[in-house]
Amino acid sequence: MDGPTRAATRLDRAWEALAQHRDRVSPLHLRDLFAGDPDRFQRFSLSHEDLLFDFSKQRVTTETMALLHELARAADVAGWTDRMFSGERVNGSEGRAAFHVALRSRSTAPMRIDGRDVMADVREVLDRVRAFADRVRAGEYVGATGKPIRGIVNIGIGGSDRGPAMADQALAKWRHPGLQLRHVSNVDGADIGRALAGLDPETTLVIVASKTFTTQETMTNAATARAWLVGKLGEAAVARHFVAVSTAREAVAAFGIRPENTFGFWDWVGGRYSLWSAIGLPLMIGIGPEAFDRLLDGAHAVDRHFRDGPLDTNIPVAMALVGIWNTNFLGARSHAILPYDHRLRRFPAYLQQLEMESNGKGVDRDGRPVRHATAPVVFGEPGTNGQHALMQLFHQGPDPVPADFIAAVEPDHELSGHHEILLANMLAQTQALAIGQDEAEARDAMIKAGADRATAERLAPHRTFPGNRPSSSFLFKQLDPYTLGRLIALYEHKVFVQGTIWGVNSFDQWGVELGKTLAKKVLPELSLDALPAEGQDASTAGLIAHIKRTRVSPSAWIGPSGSPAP
Ligand code: G6Q
Repeated sequence: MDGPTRAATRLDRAWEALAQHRDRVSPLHLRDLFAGDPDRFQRFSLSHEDLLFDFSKQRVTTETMALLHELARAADVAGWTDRMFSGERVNGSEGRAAFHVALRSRSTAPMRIDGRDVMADVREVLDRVRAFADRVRAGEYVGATGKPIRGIVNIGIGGSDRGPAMADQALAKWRHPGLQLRHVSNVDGADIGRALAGLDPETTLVIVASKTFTTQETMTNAATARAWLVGKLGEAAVARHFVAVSTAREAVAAFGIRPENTFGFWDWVGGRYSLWSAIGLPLMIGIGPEAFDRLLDGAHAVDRHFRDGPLDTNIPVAMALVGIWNTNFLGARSHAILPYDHRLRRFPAYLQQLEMESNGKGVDRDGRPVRHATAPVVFGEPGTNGQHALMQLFHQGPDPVPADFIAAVEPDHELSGHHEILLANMLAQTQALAIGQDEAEARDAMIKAGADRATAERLAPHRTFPGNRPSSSFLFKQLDPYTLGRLIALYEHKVFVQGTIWGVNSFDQWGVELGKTLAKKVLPELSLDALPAEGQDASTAGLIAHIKRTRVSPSAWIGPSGSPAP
């Protein structure tokens, strides 16, 4: 038997063993698992310094974890991890490395791609970004009329926006008090309109963050911001008020941005893994180079934990495996991210891209259809807001929604009473999901509270909580740049491990391309002068025609046939 066949067979056997195991253990209820094992919390929780990952409320046993570890070994997670950390072109469909770990490497060891150490380039750009951020923060970088910069508008989308926007909110406490930071991503004019409103072009710096410098939304917003600035300060001001973060130097120069205001990165930095690169510029201006360094430190600490730690104490591996268990064996098709921390309110959206763009794939690395479900739908809300909206379904809907709860033990504000309530709610939610409340308990509770027996009987089914719903909890001392770096890196590696087990390329995103191409065809067809759309399906042609008709009769309601409504 050759190597690949042997590996495939071992992988098949590992999947099969887990499927058989699932049939044996799925009747087990978390309530009984906790009752039968006083050490369950110790057995199924891991830590990295002050960060605790508790997965004891996942529906796993010791045997489940052993079988999942065998699955990870059979999928050669360790080998793929080595390949990623060695700068191999693990992004096969684009022929690129995925070397974001080099961006936050704090070690003196070389990080090579094709035998060439990239660390000198990484440090050179990081030093330039640092120096630039320092000058802006100190008021030394001045605009065309000599005034210091006070407003920063970051224009980017997807990976060139989500990281800085999320981290800027999360680390607002570190933000320079004299600077306003705004993030624009949507091509909807309302977004750039909001971002520029109230800013003075004389004191505004616009960062155009685009790896390719061709992205329609970003370039449209950048052109609008440019016109806004030129309208007041003239063409010559562009060079002082615009900076770019991009790999496309020529396109940047053509826009009028100077080489000294251009910060590069490399094709081996994927958009959604780019916060650590010059894409972090707006964040670094906001929180300062020292805090940004701590973010990198945190990510690097997790890189070491992930790369060097044994499989069974490895947090990203455990996160990935319980996710695989839920998705592929317990039938969950979604995954909720619930930060009990208002500062992390954009974290679910950040992870949505990280997980769904990385692993929402239908073919494996070799282009063959995948044989298992891949990334679940990721969504979330900060606690406690989510409790008053989504969590009804989590507790009583027929399908399980595994959830990650995330919280800092200590708040960064003085309102400690609020924080106790916040934490109590988080723990209570995880408990209600896992343990639930059976019908007899629901009935007894109502009778104890004064209800008559008939009412209690009638309402008991509505007030029953099946429980046995999986969740994990993350607790850390404080949310600071170091811990945010750790959290992001934990999820990055989780996604990588899952992608490896599913056999997909976690670093491409071909699924975003078709819509972009079709939008280019639709755009001219929306013009009133355009002939009726040809070659469009009936729905799209109908929608185009409807938009055009509505435009010529803005105040009248138009019937679907095109005639005015009676
Ligand atoms: C992320 C994706 C994608 C990308 C945006 C922006 O991994 O590649 O979200 O970041 O499409 O692309 P540009 O930076 O090239 O504008």
